[in-house]
Amino acid sequence: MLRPQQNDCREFIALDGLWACRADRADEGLALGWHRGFEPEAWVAMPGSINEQLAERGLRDHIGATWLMWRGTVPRRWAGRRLRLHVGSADLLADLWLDGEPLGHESAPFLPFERELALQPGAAFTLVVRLDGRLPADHPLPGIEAEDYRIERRPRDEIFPAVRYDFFPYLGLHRSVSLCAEPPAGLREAQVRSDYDPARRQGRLALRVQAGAGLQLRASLWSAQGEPLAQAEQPVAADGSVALALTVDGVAAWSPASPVLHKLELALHGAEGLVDEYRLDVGFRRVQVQGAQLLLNGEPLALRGFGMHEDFPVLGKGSCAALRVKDFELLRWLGANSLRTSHYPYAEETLDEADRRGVLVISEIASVNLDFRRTTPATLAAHQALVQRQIARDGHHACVIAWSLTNEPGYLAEAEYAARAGPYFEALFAHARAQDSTRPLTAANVGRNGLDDPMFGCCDFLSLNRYHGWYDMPGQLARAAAHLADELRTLATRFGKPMLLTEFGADAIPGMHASSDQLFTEEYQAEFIAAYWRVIAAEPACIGGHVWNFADFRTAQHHRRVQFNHKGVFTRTRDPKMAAWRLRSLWSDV
Ligand code: GCB
Repeated sequence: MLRPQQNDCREFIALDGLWACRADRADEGLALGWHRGFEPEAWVAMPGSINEQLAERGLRDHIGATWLMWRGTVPRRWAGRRLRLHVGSADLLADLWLDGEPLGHESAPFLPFERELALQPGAAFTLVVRLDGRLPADHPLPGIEAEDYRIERRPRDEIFPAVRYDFFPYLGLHRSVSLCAEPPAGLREAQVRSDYDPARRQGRLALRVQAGAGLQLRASLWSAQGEPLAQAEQPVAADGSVALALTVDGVAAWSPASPVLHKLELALHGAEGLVDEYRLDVGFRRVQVQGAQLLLNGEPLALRGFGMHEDFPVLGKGSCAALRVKDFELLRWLGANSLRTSHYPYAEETLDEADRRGVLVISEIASVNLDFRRTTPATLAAHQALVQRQIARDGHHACVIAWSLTNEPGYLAEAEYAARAGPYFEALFAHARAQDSTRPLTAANVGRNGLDDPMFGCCDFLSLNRYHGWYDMPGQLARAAAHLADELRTLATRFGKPMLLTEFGADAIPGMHASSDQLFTEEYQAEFIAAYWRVIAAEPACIGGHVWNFADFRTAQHHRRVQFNHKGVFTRTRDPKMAAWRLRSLWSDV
């Protein structure tokens, strides 16, 4: 699937703006025919989250069915074009109808999907989307119902809305929806993998493209300054596929210090001339694991950064260009060089920004807290499909240095983990490697299953989420740091792989202070992070750390959360806490 693009051959209209909205509190919309159109209860701005904009209508905690509708007209000039609907993401689950006819169901949160539309030029149309946040319990991002807390022998129905994971389950079209007009026999898919050979200063691109059979594909590479670097041509085979390779000698590599991007132009020609074109930015770099090191272009990497969330007041998870620029500027201000897209794929524009700025990204699949009492063969199949779709969407980005396939599976330490997790991860990791052999794979471990987690064997580097000094050993930093150092040493000896501390952090309520080690104070958060950073720096197999979290973020209601998870080093509105200043000085000398 290609992201919408505006050029000589392609056009699109973004359906951004006000959508008619109606919450389906009694789950009766379908029976009442809302899929053909409905009386709005309110209007909501998309991209955005319904729960933020319509909180005062009682929808703050509503994750049940919610209907959205857009009425539009197809431009007459689009006669003879392929009409395509591209949805950046419809979260968490979505059903769609066009003029009352079903366009299918989507269950891949935070990933784009497309539908070919049979619409006449000049025709008015009604697009209806029914969103639902109630994920099934066997989804890779598992849902939960309040009743399950009892089955899990938790003391009470304790989280509202009921979720398994620690971020708010916002409902919304969080990224743009686009109506696209494209050449009928044009480009459908372009998979790009880049490589860089540091010894020969040689860049290589491998392309796999889908397009109209019998046409001629020409791939041209240009420097940012417009100098031609390489070109290759190949006819599209009868099955619509074509593979091409480009090699450039003496080319500048992509790295955080020098994020050089080149312009890749795909042009499709027929007897009548140009049929379609598509452009992508690409960078040449090689990511490798060697012993206990992670190498970029042959040089060891030290990662400094954050686990983040897409979350902001009013916007919820709605994509916002201004917020994106601000966040990258704050990363720069701190001296951070990397981030993990915890716990789902972020908007594609975030990866564009990271490509341009040389920020290294660990791209995480939307899978959190897999419970191996609930996983079924369908869970694995759906998980593999998420992996495939995310790699297909993001595989061309220079900034993506690794895929994280899941976050904290088995966090309830369920007995079934030991028996089922091994085969599950072997199949999952093998599937990911078949999609992309150029990047290391990892998954975030929470340590509930001891230091012999079957996941470790599959990971190219270990990702560790640790909260000693917070969830255990609260207020005892020296003890916590010593424990962490021992744990890291044991893992380094046992597995001989690089290790990244993908999460560590403490909640700080902005403005709360103390003169001794007290949870929730800004001082404790700053000291906690500094203590962990000393352990990270002292452990040779540790390739760095990602503080949890970049900014405070909304969670479901729970007695452990004061509206937000306050582990941000910035407030939710991006004011620095003491910890941000501390990190800035820790990271300023590198
Ligand atoms: C974790 C999770 C993350 C939570 C964090 C916390 O281990 O991966 O989603 O938000 O802990 O603050 O509890």
